[in-house]
Amino acid sequence: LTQVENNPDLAQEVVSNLYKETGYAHIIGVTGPPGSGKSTLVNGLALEFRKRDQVVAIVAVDPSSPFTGGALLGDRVRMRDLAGDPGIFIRSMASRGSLGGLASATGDVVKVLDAAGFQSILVETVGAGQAEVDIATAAHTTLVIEAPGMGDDIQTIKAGILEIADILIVNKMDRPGGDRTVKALQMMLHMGSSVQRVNHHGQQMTLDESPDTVNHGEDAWQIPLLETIAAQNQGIDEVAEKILAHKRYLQSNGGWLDKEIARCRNEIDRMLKEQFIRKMGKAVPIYERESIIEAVAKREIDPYAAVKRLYKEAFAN
Ligand SMILES: Nc1nc2c(ncn2[C@@H]2O[C@H](COP(=O)(O)OP(=O)(O)OP(=O)(O)O)[C@@H](O)[C@H]2O)c(=O)[nH]1
Ligand SMILES: [Mg+2]
Repeated sequence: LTQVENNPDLAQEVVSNLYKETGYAHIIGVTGPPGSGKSTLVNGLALEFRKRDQVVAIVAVDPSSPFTGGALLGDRVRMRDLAGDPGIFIRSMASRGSLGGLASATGDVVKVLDAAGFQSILVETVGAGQAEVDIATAAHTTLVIEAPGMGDDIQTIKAGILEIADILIVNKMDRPGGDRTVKALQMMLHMGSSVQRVNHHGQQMTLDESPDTVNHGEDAWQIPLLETIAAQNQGIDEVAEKILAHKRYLQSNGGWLDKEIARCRNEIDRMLKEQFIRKMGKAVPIYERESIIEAVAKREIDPYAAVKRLYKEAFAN
């Protein structure tokens, strides 16, 4: 895993060799604002899956409070619940350790774990822009964790979470304001339900008809809103059950393949960009690239002309 993470060329070789053995794991993305309780919830979920006799892997991407070496005593205590269980594997990944891009490195690490036979792979990412969208596309089931006091009204709850969430969770329900956060999210879900999401060969499309004219169909997934107190292990069982229900839902209606197609499309697009940039980086010396960039800044050439030149040079040999 360390080599896959740090060496893009080796990662390519490894993934090519084991790709046929992948595709069995249920990949579960867990995202949300910093400190909302993602790691705590993921710990609890891992234990729930263990109770159901699964082998579980946890991948924490760029954690601000890493799984290992957490400063808080509570975190250490929870870690001890997992440590020593050979059915749970935990991996923390920091962005500095991945030359080929964090998203690619994460995808490759997940593939190795999938091939190794882990049935559930929980991937924690802090909710921030593109990383969030990447992980949602990389996962079969995406959990968005909110907590009270991080924006109790609808405007401050991050726009777009309904696009990526399969399951919404309000954690820290022991804190004041929990009910208000739940209400705000319920309202958001209600408004969102008038815009139906449909999957067409893995492409997310929306139908903008009013709810009355749209046949929602009994097989449309309703995003559940669950309440938890992860630190007291309350409500985790229900979250685990919903995750398994979502997996059964995907497997019963072709949604699993749709998710795979969407993931592969996103992954291949991203890899094409990364590979081109790496190839260009090898072909064009950095000082030359910088002088081209400077020329664009000084309006000596336009950005299209710059890209055309770099493209040509990258593929010159
Ligand atoms: N009161 C309360 N505290 C909680 C709950 N769940 C987690 N915490 C605490 O909140 C703090 C942050 O929890 P984490 O699980 O590290 O949150 P996170 O979202 O993984 O944080 P980052 O990875 O840093 O973004 C820790 O001190 C937890 O013990 C909860 O349900 N109630
Ligand atoms: Mg965390």
